[in-house]
Amino acid sequence: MHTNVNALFEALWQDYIEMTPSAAKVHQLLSKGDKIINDHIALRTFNISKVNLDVLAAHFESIGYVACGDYKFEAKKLNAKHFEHPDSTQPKVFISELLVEEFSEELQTTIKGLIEQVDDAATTADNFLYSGRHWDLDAKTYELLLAESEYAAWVAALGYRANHFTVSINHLPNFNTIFEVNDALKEAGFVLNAVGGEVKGSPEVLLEQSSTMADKINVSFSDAVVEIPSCFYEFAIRYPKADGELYTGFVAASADKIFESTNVN
Ligand code: OOG
Ligand code: NI
Repeated sequence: MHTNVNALFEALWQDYIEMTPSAAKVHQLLSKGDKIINDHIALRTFNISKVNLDVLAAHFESIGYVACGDYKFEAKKLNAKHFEHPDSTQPKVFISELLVEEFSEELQTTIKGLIEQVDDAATTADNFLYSGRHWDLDAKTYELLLAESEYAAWVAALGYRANHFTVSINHLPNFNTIFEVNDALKEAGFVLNAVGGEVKGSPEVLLEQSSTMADKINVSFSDAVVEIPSCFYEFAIRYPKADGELYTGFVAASADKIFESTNVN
């Protein structure tokens, strides 16, 4: 496991920009050369004990992160938690896990077969959170998973890595609202996730979010190379609570729609 927060996020970022060719362009468009503060990143996994949410979380807990909120997504059959670092300038972390036992026998057998191929020692290695796929997968199996769960197919194809970074709009000197950010992105030709509207949340729930639709990249399966959705970029603006401090949690109704940024269509 990493012992240094900055080194871990730098490694996650390098992997992320390789998976997300548009990220560097978005970064440039919004930062205009200034430093970007990340609101949060997110990771996905299956709830099988070898690789579950707690296994991913341990990598963050060992460098000081603390679990702060629990979220449930009944329709997508997911649980999630978010983690915060005592240094509030460090990104928050949102980790979700698929409730494998709630799916078909076929999906369960497939996913268990993938996870059996993961070496136990790999899950505590420094690089686990950006180590990608640890199993063989053919294109037909990817398609079968996709028919049941976009999330299952995404994790099966791409494995362990940040599925998005999130720009903190509060810290962008050149933008004041999420609408200004979205307009700049659309003008530059980026496609936003429009599920439930481009802006998820509101000042009333103390968090507004938007995201690009994931880039599509060529992924090598055991029998073919297929172009599939990889990772996306998110934008978030937070509002103060009654005590004057910015809200630091997530909003399940909004998160439910952000998950769809990696949908195939
Ligand atoms: C996480 C989706 C939720 C947020 O900010 O609400 C999320 C995911 O797509 O894995 O990132
Ligand atoms: Ni997010």
